[in-house]
Amino acid sequence: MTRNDWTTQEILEIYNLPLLELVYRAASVHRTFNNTAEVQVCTLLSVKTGGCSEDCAYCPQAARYHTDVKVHALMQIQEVLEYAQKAKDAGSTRFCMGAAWREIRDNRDFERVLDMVKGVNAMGMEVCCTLGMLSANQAERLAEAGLYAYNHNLDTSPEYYEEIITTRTYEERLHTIGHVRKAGISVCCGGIIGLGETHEDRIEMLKTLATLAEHPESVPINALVRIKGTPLENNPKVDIWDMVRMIATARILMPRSMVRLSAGRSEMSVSEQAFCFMAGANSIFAGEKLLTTPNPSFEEDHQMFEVLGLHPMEAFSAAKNKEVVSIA
Ligand code: SAM
Ligand code: DTB
Ligand code: SF4
Repeated sequence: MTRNDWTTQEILEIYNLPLLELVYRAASVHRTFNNTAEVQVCTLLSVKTGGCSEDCAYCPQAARYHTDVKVHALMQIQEVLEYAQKAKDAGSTRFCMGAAWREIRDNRDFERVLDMVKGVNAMGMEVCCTLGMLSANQAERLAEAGLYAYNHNLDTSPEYYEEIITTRTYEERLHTIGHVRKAGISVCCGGIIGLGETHEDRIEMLKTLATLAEHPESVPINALVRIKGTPLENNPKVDIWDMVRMIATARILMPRSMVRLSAGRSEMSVSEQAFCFMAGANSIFAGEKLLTTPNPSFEEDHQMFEVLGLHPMEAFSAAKNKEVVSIA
């Protein structure tokens, strides 16, 4: 039913279809595999902000670039749980905690994050983290604490990667994703467009994702948020039709995955976002902020859902749907 043997040529042909034909095909796949009225609402919180040692050229949190981000040490558990409760009250069913770390270290900060995971899990939300690279053992400890999903992006193609990040390799990223998968944690893995990559790079990134032994359960597609002080600050704004093309192609290649319309929404109109949902996006990040940059408010998103006839997906329903399909 889902394929893991996509070739570059096949993906190229899909990606280059006339736009409306591509959207029509993606929408048809989406209707066959998913409930198109449901959108997963995932709230992000930056629990440790800025001061990161890495050189990711897009990132406001890299210590080496002079951006407006204020460094903040790891938050206290109680404060994080209060944010999670607020997100839950606003209809969010997944809570994702992000840390500007190169990798997880086995120290007291990690112990505190494990307690945060336990606390959010006890509230009945899907808990997600994005904490940089991790080892097999750290993935197991997160799983034991009740972590539902882990976000670690490929960001771009293997070929273009070195133009964007030099302080860790593509291979290392794939290892982290492997550890997450092996620990039984749901994999959230996608990338960014607007980094200066070619269409071929986008296709190669999608190919890497769609030919993993198991597709990531969720695939965030981010439009670059251009940050003053980073090397990519003057890149051109991502064209909405490029975003639609990426989402539609991801939907066709990975029909059961949650395709997430991620960074960049605050620069998109409701009509533009509607096109992305039509093309198969079924997940968003909610809340006033992504990690450090603006995002539409809960209220604006609520209104958009009303207009488009969408509603937030219940917690753990993606896993339930998968079970139903596999029993059938
Ligand atoms: N430090 C961890 C890591 O790199 O895995 C976790 C946090 S990091 C900010 C998570 C992801 O956010 C990155 O992999 C990248 O895909 C995305 N991201 C960061 N800055 C962005 C930007 N300016 N525009 C779009 N996406 C961005
Ligand atoms: C993902 O793919 N996008 C989110 C999340 N995973 C962690 C992050 C987007 C960050 C955008 C820039 C910022 O707000 O700092
Ligand atoms: Fe650090 Fe993650 Fe930003 Fe890279 S993307 S600089 S690892 S916080």
